[in-house]
Amino acid sequence: GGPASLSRFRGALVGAVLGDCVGGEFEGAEEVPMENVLRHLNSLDDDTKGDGILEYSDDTAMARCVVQSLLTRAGFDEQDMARRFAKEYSVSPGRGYGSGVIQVLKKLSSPQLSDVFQPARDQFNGRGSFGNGGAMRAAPFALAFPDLADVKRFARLGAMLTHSCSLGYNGAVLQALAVHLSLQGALDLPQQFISRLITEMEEVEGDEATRSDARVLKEAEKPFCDRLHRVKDLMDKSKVSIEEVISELGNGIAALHSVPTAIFCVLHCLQPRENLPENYGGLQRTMAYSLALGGDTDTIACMAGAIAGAHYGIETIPQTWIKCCEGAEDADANAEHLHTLYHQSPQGG
Ligand code: R7I
Ligand code: MG
Ligand code: MG
Repeated sequence: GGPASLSRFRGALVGAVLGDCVGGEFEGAEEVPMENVLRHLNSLDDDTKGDGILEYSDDTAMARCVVQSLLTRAGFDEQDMARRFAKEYSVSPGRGYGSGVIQVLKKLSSPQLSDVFQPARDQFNGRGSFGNGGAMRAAPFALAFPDLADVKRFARLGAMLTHSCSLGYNGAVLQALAVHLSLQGALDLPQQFISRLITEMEEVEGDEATRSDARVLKEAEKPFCDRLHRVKDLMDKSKVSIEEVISELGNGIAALHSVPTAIFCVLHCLQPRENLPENYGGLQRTMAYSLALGGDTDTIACMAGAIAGAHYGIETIPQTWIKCCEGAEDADANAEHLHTLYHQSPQGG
C-alpha cells in the first residue's frame, strides 16, 4: 500500500503482537539455534493449533492499554493511560512484567496519587528505569499521530509513566520514530532510513537529562545515536554473524540493548538471507531472525514486528500465524480504528 495505508497500520499492530507471542518461547534463552526457531515457526502452520494458543505477555498487554487510551481520548491523556496500565496489571499480573515496573503499576492504582509520573521517578534510587518496557509499547503512538513532533512528544510522555530514565524513554521515542518512518515507506531506501533516525535522535538526545544519565551510566554522550551508527556499520558489511550483532548491539532487557537491535533485525531481513527459508516473506524473515538472537526475544521480535509490519503490510502475514496468537485479531480491528483517527487529525488528511 501507499504511505500510511490501512494495510501498513494493520501490519504494524498485528506484527507487534505476533512478535510478542511467538517470541515468548525463547525469552531469556542464551543461544537459540535457527533450527529450533524454524521448528517453532513451522508448528504454527499445524492445523491442530490455532485459536490463540500462544499467549501474549506484558508487551502486548500494555500496548493494548496505549491503544485503548489513545482511541477513547482521541489523543494522549496521561491520567487515563496510567489508570489503564494499573487496571490491566491488577486484572492479569501474570503476564511476565519486569520486576521493577510492578512497583510502579501498584502505585499507579492508588486513588490518592496526584502526579502520575511520580512513581516512575522513584524507581532505581530516583534515576528511573532504563528497561525496554516503554519502547515495547511505543508503536501505537506512531499510528495515532501523523505529525512527527507529536509522535516524539507523546511516545516520550507515554513511556515516562513507567520509565523516567532517558535511556528508557528515549528508546520509546526511537521505536515510535522507526514505526512512523516505516509507515511512510521510508524502508524502501534503507540507508536514508537509518540516516534519518540518526538525525532525529541527535536532536532527541541533545538535552541535559540525556547527557547526565549517559555520564552516570558510563555510556556514550548520545547513547542511542552511538548504537545507530553501529547499526549502520553492520549494514555495510557483507556478512554479519549473530555473535557480532549481540556483542555490538545487545539482546537484553535495557532499551539501549534492544531497540537498535530490533531496528537492525528489520534492516538485515529486507533481503533474502542464507539460513532463512527461501519461501519466507520479509516479515517472516524478520521474526525468525529476531528469535535467533536469543535474550529478550519477545520484546525484540515485538518491536521488529511493528516496524516490519508497517513496511510490508498485513498481506504478508500468514493467516495461520495470526490464528495462533492471542490478541492478534483484536490488534487487527484496532489498527483500523487508529487508521481512522490518524487520518482525522489536522495533518493526517
Ligand atoms: O522495562 P520493564 O517494563 O521490563 C520490560 C521487559 C520486557 O522484556 C518484557 O517482555 C518483560 O519481560 O520485561 O521493567 P523494569 O522492571 O522497569 O526494567 C526491567 C529490568 O531492567 C529491571 O527489573 C532491572 O533488572 C533492569 N533495570 C535496571 N537495573 C538497574 N538500574 C532497569 N533499570 C535499571 C536501573 O536503573
Ligand atoms: Mg514480555
Ligand atoms: Mg521481553
